[in-house]
Amino acid sequence: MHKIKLIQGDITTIAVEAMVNAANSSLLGGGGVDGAIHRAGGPEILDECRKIKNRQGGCKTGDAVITQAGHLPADYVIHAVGPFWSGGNNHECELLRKTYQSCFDLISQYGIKSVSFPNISTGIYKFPKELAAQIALDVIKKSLAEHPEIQQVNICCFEPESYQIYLSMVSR
Ligand code: AR6
Repeated sequence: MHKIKLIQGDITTIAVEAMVNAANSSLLGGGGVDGAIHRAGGPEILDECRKIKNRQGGCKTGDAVITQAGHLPADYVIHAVGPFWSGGNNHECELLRKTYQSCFDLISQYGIKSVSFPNISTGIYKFPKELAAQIALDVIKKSLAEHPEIQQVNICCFEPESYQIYLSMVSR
C-alpha cells in the first residue's frame, strides 16, 4: 500500500516517469483527460499516435500503446482504452481490468518505476466510479506484488468524489 499514492488534481502537472491517458480506439485525441494530455503535451504526442494508428489501425478496448510525452513532465504517455459502460452486461468489468493490466504490461516492458493513472472510463465512458475504483485498486495491488521494481503508482483523481471513494477504500 505504501507505494500507492492518492492525488487530487490535474494529472498533467504531476512529474512522473509514465502518465496514463484514458484514450479512445482511434488514438486521435478527445475530451476529458485525453484532451488535457494532448493540450499540455503538444503535437508530438498526436504525431506518434497517428503513426501507431496507421501501423496497427488504432487500439482495441482493453489494450494500451506507449508514446513519448512531449512537453509533459514525464518520459512516456501510456494511452489506454477503457470500456464504455453500457449497463454492465457487456464485459465492462473484465475489459476495465484488462485495460489496467495492459498498462502494467507496458510498464514492466519499459522498466518504468513510477506511473500516474487517471480514473479510466469513469468520465465520458460513464463507468460507475466505485466499481471502477475497486477494479483499479485490485489490479494495481496485484501488479505491485508481481513487480517489486515498480516504486510508485499515483492514482490521480480529478474530481473530489473519486478521491473520496479511493480514500475510503484504502483506509478500510
Ligand atoms: N487530470 C486527471 N484526471 C482527469 C483530467 C485531468 N486533467 N481531466 C479529466 N479527468 P475521461 P473516459 C478525469 O472522460 O471516461 C475522451 O474523449 C475525469 O474526471 O477523460 O475513459 C477519450 O478520447 C474522469 O474521472 O475518460 C475517449 O473518447 C477520468 O479522468 C473518452 O473520453 C476519465 O474521464 C474516454 O472516456
